[in-house]
Amino acid sequence: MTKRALITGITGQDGSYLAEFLLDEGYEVVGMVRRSSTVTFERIAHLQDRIGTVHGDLLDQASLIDLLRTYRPTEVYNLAAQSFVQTSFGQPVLTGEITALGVTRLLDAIRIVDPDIRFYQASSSEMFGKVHEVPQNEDTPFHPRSPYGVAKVYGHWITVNYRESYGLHASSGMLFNHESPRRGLEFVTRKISHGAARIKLGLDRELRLGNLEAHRDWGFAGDYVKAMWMMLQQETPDDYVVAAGRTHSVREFCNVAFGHLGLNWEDHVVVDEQFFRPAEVDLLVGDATKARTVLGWKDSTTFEELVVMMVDADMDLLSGKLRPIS
Ligand code: NAP
Ligand code: F7E
Repeated sequence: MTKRALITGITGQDGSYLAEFLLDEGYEVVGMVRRSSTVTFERIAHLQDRIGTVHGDLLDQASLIDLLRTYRPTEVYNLAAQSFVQTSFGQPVLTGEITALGVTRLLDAIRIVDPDIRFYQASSSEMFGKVHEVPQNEDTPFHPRSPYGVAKVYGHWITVNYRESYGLHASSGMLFNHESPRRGLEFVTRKISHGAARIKLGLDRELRLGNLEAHRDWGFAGDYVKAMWMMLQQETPDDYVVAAGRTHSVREFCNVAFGHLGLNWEDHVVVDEQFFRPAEVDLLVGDATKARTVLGWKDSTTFEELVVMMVDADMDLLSGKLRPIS
């Protein structure tokens, strides 16, 4: 039987890595993209002759039903979301429509068109928020700290609900922060790697950041998308934490990134109140024992390797040594 995967959010960081991985596994890959006035295919440009794209939007139920009927995927990976926490404070309703209700629209489309489709929901460590225990695992209570985190809790529970109500093979991956050279420029890791490279090349003098004390469990996105696929290969759907199991502060990230370029981060980083959040998630560190033992998932990248990979890629990008995405 042809293995055909539909990826929502294929133009995003994870979508591009997952598409590469599934193509290597022999899948036909179709990506759902939304209409925009400019092309947003930068991350998948190198895959364009190997994947299909179809227009649709998590805000538009009919488009989801239509594309499932047309493409008949065997697996659906729901990676689309308004995924930036800071934006969710300014646009809480839009975030809820896409990141929360969008999951129901897609699950219901699956229930109507083909309940045998296997479904992956991109849940988040932001659901743990103001953490009730350290480290966080599948049983840790949720306490989200942003409209984004709240929307993800809804997305998680509606996934569990469709599994329990309709018997769908629906799994939720509670992924901790994962980064790469393809990370959006607004997220702190890429902001630092790009900012440090600009300073090294004389394009900027300072980098303005918010809370340097926040701690995150950062891993490499290329490793994390494999866990998504592994969840859908299990006989039984379930929920898994996926994390590196180590935590570092934003300050430490700056130290390694600037240090790699022979710079002292304290000479360049300026703390700016505009990047602080109304409520912060202070400390995240995940316990991925279940994913490691049940799925056999493992990661391959240390914190230092991740930072250096991102800084080197931004140096190449900014100095004109454009490399094809790999
Ligand atoms: P990302 O780079 O921000 O990509 C988000 C994707 O969603 C983009 O392709 C975007 O399309 C699409 N999208 C946004 N609104 C949409 C809508 N209304 N209809 C259809 N598509 C829409 O995010 P990411 O880092 O790859 O993360 C992938 C998923 O994992 C997201 O759900 C995120 O919340 C979740 N997650 C991420 C992390 C992490 O550390 N990266 C951790 C846990 C969970 P455009 O290109 O058109 O904007
Ligand atoms: O912030 C602090 C900020 O925006 C990380 C998304 O993929 O991961 C991501 O959410 C930390 C926060 O990611 C700046 O306050 C300091 O404590 O890179 P971020 P995030 O909020 O952790 C989770 C798992 C997801 O699910 C999300 O989709 O860094 N911070 N100064 C800053 N953050 C930003 N963006 N910009 C700063 O200047």
